[in-house]
Amino acid sequence: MPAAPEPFDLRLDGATLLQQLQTLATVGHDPQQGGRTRIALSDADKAGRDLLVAWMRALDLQVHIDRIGNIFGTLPAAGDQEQQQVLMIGSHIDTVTNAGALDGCYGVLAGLAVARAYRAAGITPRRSICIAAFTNEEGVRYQPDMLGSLVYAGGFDLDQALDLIGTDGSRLGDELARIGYAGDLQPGALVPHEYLELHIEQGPILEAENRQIGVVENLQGISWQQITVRGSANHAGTTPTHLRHDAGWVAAATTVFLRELARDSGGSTLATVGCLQLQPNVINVIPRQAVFTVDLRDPDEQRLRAAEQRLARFLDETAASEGVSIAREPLARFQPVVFDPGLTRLISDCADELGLSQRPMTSGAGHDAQMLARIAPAAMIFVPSRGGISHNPREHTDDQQLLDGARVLLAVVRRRLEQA
Ligand code: HGY
Ligand code: MN
Ligand code: MN
Repeated sequence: MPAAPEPFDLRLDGATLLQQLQTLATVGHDPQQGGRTRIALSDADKAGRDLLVAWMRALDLQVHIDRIGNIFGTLPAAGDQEQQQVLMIGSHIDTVTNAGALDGCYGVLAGLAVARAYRAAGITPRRSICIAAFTNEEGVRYQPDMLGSLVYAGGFDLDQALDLIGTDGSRLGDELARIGYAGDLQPGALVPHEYLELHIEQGPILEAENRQIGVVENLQGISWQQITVRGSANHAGTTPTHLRHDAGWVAAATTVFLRELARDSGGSTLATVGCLQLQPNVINVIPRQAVFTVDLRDPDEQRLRAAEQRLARFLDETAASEGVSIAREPLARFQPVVFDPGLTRLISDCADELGLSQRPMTSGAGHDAQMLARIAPAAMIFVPSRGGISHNPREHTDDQQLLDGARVLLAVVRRRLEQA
């Protein structure tokens, strides 16, 4: 029976956590549009990465970069044997366009706050604590999203990932080298003993129910595809409707169909057409081409598959009736994930002990945790998002709520490291 751990005091340095969130939020800030944009492997992403690495070094963490650009800062355990059972805390610091300040960054910087608490207490943890920032979680320029953690978990071939061509025509591996983050560590070389991710909810539930902590038990499945419709350009004023092969109309009809599909599901399936380009994109020309994306999500794999099949049938029927050709390119496909019940119970216990209200949740957004769950016990902690808003400069969580979440993370880490 290991000796009872010495009681020691671990204090969260909330001021530094909040300060670092605000400082990182200035990187890539756009005064016109508001928000900040740090698209993966851009110069702004590099600036954010450089800042994070500097903060890791300031905590005297061992910094490693792997070959897909994932960043790891490790607070080593005492003794060698425990170094292998690494407790990992992670998320991402790349953003969507005109993003809020907290998505991803909160989880990475709260991880630094945990390491800072151990450093400040002069305590060497019984097992190493590793803080990870994964590459290209958002998937804006390179698909699929959650790419860095997916490669790390062995779900996507490294060389294939490095050869990915972005929406701007750039090669991922070239951009990684250009910003100086093509590391030498083999992705997945360090397998975590468990993985924790603290994240804003990015949805309306915690605020609506006035709960402080979300104990994330599962995460919905995600299906991304790009659809290219090829019709015929023609004169908007002389071409009768029944003679048209209108790619723009097909894109619009598909968008309407997807809203009805989501509504028919009773709210479990979500469907989004986020990107749409028409060619030639001229007011008096019937579009000859439409390229658009479809993002389908559902917590249940069967329902998600059924939604994909219904969409495929609709597109086949519409191609025949409108006399157009339709090509579908899969961009990402992740099954729903259930997180580790032992970890979720511990999160719930710690929230209770801290006197924080809580509720079990499903994550609507994708997260790196869903990839880490392939190789280690994983779980997530949510804090409320004001108005449920995210992927938007208006993304906001109160300082106290941010600190409550970080205190739960610190308590869970401490309890986990005290367990055998
Ligand atoms: O798409 C997502 O859910 C995540 O933000 N990448
Ligand atoms: Mn995120
Ligand atoms: Mn996001």
